[in-house]
Amino acid sequence: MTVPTETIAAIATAPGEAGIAIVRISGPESLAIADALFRGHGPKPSARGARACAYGTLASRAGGAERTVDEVVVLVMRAPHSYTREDVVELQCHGGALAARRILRAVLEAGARPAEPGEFTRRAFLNGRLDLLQAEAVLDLVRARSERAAQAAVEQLRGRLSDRFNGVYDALLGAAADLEASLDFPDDELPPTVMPDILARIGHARADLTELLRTWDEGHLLREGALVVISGRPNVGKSTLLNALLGMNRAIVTDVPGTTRDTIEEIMVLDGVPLRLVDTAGLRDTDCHIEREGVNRALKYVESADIHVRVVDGSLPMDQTERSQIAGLPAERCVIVLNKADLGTAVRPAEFAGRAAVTASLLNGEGLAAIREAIAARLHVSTAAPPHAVISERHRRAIMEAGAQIDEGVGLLETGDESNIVLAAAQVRAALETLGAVTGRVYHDELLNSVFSRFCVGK
Ligand SMILES: Nc1nc2c(ncn2[C@@H]2O[C@H](COP(=O)(O)OP(=O)(O)OP(=O)(O)O)[C@@H](O)[C@H]2O)c(=O)[nH]1
Ligand SMILES: [Mg+2]
Repeated sequence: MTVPTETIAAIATAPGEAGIAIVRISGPESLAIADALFRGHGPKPSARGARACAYGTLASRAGGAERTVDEVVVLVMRAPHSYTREDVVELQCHGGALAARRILRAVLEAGARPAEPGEFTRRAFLNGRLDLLQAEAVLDLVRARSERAAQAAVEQLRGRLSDRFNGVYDALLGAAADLEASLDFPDDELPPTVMPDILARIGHARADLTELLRTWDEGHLLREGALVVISGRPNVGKSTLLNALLGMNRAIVTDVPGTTRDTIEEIMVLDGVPLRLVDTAGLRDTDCHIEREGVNRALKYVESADIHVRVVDGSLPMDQTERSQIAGLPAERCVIVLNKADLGTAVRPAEFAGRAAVTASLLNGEGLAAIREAIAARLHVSTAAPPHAVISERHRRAIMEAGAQIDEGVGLLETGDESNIVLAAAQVRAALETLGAVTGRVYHDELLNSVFSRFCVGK
């Protein structure tokens, strides 16, 4: 694959009102474009040093007469000391809706083409500055919604996850090479220690992969956020709980059962873990088709919840239907809130053996801290330990596939039949191919497209 040589440009900052905005240019023509557009004292941008910075204005000659587009600060970063390892010019201009767009237009008229989503990072990858795991970490960092998620992304960006994958890859590569070399020995002359040694090394690599799989739970929580669904009968205080957890009056609270009809989803952070907190319509049979749709939506969310928060009016005796509904929720991922304790306590936490049950009076904010703690405890993230590099869904699938290929290979070797060695080696090679696609040692356009299309333009 040839490394692209077109010069690309994009606005690198978010749209909207802001102090400054940045237009980024990368590629062989970057400096020539900067020279053509920049007006300032002293040498042209291309005649300045490796990491130069200059103040001036940016001119456009579109439509004939030259006019000033904006004041700018030009940053010059010469290959290979730049994000993409190409010549990069960044133009800092005033923020706001238009300044950066006008500058980008002038840059495109001067010969650059608009960058595609993630194209700068894609070039950083193709030019060997980042591996694919690190490139993905850039996106995780941009998207991080909590301190802990950001820290995990930084660990990955610094290569922690790459090191672990590379360790497994190298071990398997050595084993595959030795397997293939063993084929050169004449029958019966293979030293007896060779095969057990190879099997042991493959076994270690396999165990490392299993270990990595365990980081998926936390990775999933940090990247996507844990889906925490508040459910229960009408009027028990679900919306009151949502508002209390968010610390704002997000949902309408009234004493009319059936107040909440649609699902209400908000993001919040609990102990460094992002949560998608969802308030739902009260669960009951109803003739109103609008409310029925709300109940259906509620049930859909309940199905896919990571954590269930089931709110109950604890001042009234609980009927059998509600008891059996609660019994149907997974104990280790469920928090029961016995609300309205100010009106009486007909239901007690002790009745829910093996489950987290909290008595609360949410009207007064009582029990809120205990509810937070109970939710956090069920996220299974040790917030005391710093986040380690955690795998994503793409990595998980590759590990499962590589694991199956390795198991297949090991199974063949364990038959002790020498005619199976070739097949076993092929399986280990296949596993290498699968793992290589995780770090990007092995890649194809489709893989890169699927990774980088998730990025924003300008990154
Ligand atoms: N006494 C008392 N009333 C409460 C408490 N928590 C909530 N309420 C009241 O109960 C009523 C229903 O509260 P909501 O939060 O709207 O209940 P909900 O479960 O969202 O109800 P639906 O949306 O209709 O399903 C409101 O009048 C609240 O003020 C509490 O701890 N004690
Ligand atoms: Mg409600």
